[in-house]
Amino acid sequence: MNPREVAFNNLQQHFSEARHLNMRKLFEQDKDRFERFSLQFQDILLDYSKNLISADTMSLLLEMAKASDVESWRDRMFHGEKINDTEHRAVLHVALRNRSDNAINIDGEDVMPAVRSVIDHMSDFAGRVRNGEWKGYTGKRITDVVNVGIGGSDLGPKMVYQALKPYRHPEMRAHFISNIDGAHTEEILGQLDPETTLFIVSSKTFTTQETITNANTARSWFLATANDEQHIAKHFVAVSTNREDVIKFGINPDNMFEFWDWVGGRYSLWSAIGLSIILLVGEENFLALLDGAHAMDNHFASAPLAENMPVILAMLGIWYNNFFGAETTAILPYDHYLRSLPMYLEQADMESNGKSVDRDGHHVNYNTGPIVWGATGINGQHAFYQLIHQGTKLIPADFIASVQTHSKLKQQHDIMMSNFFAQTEALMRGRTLEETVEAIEQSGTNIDDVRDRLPHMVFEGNHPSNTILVNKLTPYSLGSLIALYEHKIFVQGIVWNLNSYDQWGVELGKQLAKNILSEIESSDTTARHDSSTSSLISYYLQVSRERGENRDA
Ligand code: G6Q
Repeated sequence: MNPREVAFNNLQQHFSEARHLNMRKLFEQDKDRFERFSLQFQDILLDYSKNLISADTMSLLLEMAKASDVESWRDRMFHGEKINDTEHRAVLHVALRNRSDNAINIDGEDVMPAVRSVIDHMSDFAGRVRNGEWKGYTGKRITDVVNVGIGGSDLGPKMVYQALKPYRHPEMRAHFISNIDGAHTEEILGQLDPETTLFIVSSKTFTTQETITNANTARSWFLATANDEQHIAKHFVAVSTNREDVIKFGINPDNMFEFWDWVGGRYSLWSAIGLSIILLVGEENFLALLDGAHAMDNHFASAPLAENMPVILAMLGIWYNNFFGAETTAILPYDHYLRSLPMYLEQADMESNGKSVDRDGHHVNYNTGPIVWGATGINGQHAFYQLIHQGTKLIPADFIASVQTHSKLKQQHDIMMSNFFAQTEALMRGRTLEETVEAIEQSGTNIDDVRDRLPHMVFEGNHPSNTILVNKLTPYSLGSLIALYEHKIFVQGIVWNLNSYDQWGVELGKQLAKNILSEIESSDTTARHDSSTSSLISYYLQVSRERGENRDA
C-alpha cells in the first residue's frame, strides 16, 4: 500500500467509531472546542468546531493530506510546473495576483513582466473610461459596460461586481450577457444607449459559440444606430488569448487585453477577464482584490497544514464526501452582495473536481467532487433548510457572513446575524423530545393537544457546518475569500488524484451542439442520433415550421 492508501485505511478504521460522534456531547465535554477548532487569518475567522470531528479525526485527515503530497503539488503549482497534464499547461492564477517582486517562471521565463504590463494596460484604460476621457462616438462618456462572455468568462466578474457594489463608480453600471437565449441579450440591450455603452467581448478562446454569437448581435445592434464600422473601436474591446480571431472580429488589437493559456477559465477573474471589475470599482480596489488573494496564497503556501485554512476546509470536505458518503455541500452566504457566490463556486468546484478518471488515466473507485449548491442563507431558511434540518441526507454547509455591513440598516443586520448564529446552533444541537415538550409547555399550549405532532417537532441535530466570518466585505477580504475556496478545491483535487484544471466534459457539449445546429439550419433530419434525440429535433423543426417561425429573423 502506498502512504495515501495507508492514510485512507487509517481514516476508515477511525470512521467506524467516529461516525457515532455527537457534537452536542463533544461541546459539553470540551469547553475549549471552539479554540481547538477555529482559525483566524487576517480578517477571516473560520470556526469548524461544529463538525463531526475529534482531535484524532483532524490529525488523521491532515496525515491524509500529507500522504497525498499536497505540499509538494502546491509548490509545483506555485513554481509554474505544468500540473495541468492533459493540456500540458501550468496553472498560475496565483501569478495574476503575485503582488511581490518574486519571479514566477514557466519553462525558465518569468511571466510577471507580462502580467504587470496587462494590469497597467487595464488600469490605464479603466482610468480613462472612469474619468470620462474615453468617449463614445458622439462624444458622450461611457455609462454602461457590458461583459459578453460565458462560464469562466462571466461568473467570476459578475459575482465580484455584485459583491463590490459599495465600491462602484456612481455613474457607471455593468451588465453581463452570457446566455445564448436571445431573450437575455434583448433584455439587456433594450436598457442601453449605443452612444454610452462599452462592450467587452470576453473569451479565452474567442471561439465560444454563445459569446461570439452574442457579440455579433451586440455589434449589429450598435451599428444599427452608429452606422459606421469605424465607431466600433470606441465601443468594443476584447479580452482573450486569441489575437488573430479578435482582429478578425473587427476589434482594434490595441483594445485587446491579453491573458494566457496557463489561466484556467474558472480561475480567470484576476486576469484581464476582470476588466469589467476594474472599470466599475477602479484600479485601487481591483489591486486590493488581488492583494487579498495574494495574502491567502501566501498563507496557503506557508502555513503548516494544521493551521492552513484551505487545507482544513478541504479535508473536512473529504471527511464527509469519502467517509460519511455526503453527496452535496451547501454554500450559504448571509450577505445580499454575495448572492452569486454559490453559483460561482458551483462552477469553480464542480468543473474542477467533477471527474472520474484520475491523473494516471484510471477510473477512480472512490467519490470525487461533491455537488455544490446554495443560495443566500436567510432566504434558504424559508425554503430548503427544512431538508437540511430534518431530511434524510447529510448536507455539510458553509455559513458565510460579514461582521460589519455596508448597509445603514444596522438593526436588520443584527436580525440577520441572529438567524445566522441560530441556524448553525440548531443544526448542531437539534431539539430533543424533552426540549420540545418543554418549549410547547412554555408557550402555553396544552401538550395533549399536540401530542400526535411531537415526533415531527423533534430535531435530531448533529448536522455539520463551517462558519466563515469576514470582518467586512471589502475588495481585499473578498479576494482572500475566493482564493480560500480556490485552494480548497486544489487540495481536494490532489487528495483525489485528479487534474482539477481541465474540463473535457465542457468541450464535448461545445462540439455536439455545433453539429446539431447545422442539422437544424439545413432542416436535415437524416443524421444518426438515438431515437429520442432524432425525434426531438424533428419535432422542434416540425412545430416551428407549422408556427411559421422565420429562422433568419
Ligand atoms: C472554465 C471553462 C468554461 C469557459 C467557458 C468560456 O474553466 O473552461 O466555463 O470559461 O466555456 O470559454 P471562453 O472564455 O473560451 O469563451
